[in-house]
Amino acid sequence: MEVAGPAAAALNTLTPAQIQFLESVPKAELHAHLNGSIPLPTLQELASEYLASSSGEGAISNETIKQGIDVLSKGPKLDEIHDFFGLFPAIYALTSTPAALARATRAVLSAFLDRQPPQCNHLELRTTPKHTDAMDREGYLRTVLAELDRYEPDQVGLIVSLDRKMGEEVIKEIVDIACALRKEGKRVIGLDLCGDPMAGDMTKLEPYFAQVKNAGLGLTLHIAETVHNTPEETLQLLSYSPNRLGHATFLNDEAISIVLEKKMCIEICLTSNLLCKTVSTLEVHHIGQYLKADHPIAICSDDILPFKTSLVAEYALLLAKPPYGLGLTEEQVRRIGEMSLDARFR
Ligand code: 6MZ
Repeated sequence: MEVAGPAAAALNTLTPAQIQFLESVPKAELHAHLNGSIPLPTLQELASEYLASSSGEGAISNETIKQGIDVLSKGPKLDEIHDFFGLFPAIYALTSTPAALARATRAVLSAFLDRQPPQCNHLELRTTPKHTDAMDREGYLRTVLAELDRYEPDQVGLIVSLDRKMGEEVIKEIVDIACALRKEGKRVIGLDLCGDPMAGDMTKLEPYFAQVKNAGLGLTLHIAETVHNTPEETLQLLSYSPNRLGHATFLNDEAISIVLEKKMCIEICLTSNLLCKTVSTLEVHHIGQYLKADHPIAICSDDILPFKTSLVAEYALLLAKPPYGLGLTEEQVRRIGEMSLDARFR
């Protein structure tokens, strides 16, 4: 995977021995969105095959797809986080059949796990099940799970994502499917809440989250990702007792004290936050307060496709000296890797 932007700048300051150290640190990737993690060459192949066979009369025009792939190839310029979500319709058009979804999933798993050394020792991949002309939501999840089955059970698990825009009926359908697949012995290990941080009503989710926890799944919620998320919403989401939190960038003092007391692991995505401009510099990133408190965190890549990063490159942002990185010691970096492994869902 081509690495550009802040993570590439950090990597460039490191010696080969330091990079080797980062590659060898035991670590888990706990926050990677499938459709945001497709290696660019795979997406380009899917696009050219799609465009060669499509009449252009689908819901997304061929022109929109071409433009979308062009933007992703060059590296999108994001003025704010909402620009980010506009990248996905073109990607979704390309992963809307079981065959294309399987190929995309296989390429994502390979990018994280197949190289020597692998990007991580353990991967929790997450995805939002979609209902397309060619598959229903259960079919979507079974297609992804079949690809996970090619790896050892302790190497990879699936987190099922709910999108904040979903209505209650779809949420119920997905939660029922996730629990049933788990009961069947499939590698469904958790539930996530993601999507446009300003969309949806977060007040009616309690019974669904209780259901997944009873089924033995872990719960991770994207929370307070933008400055516009209200403290009321954040406290509501915390009241569902998630095990882990995605981003958690704008927590007030009350929320922070709950998070610290309940030891909820924070999934930290440094490049994502910098490029979406929810955090202005590494120096002021909220990772600082958790490092000081020795609170559980996991360094994660979020979406390596648009953000042009990799998990090892995200770790480079820890080790590189300021202003390229946080200037942590190898000892501290090793400890952070351990924390990510400790926060895995089982
Ligand atoms: C919130 C995000 C996200 O599920 O189709 N997603 N949601 N914040 C983020 N931070 C930048 N990055 C990705 O993967 C893509 C979907 O994941 C969510 C969005 O809903 C996006 O459409 P899947 O595999």
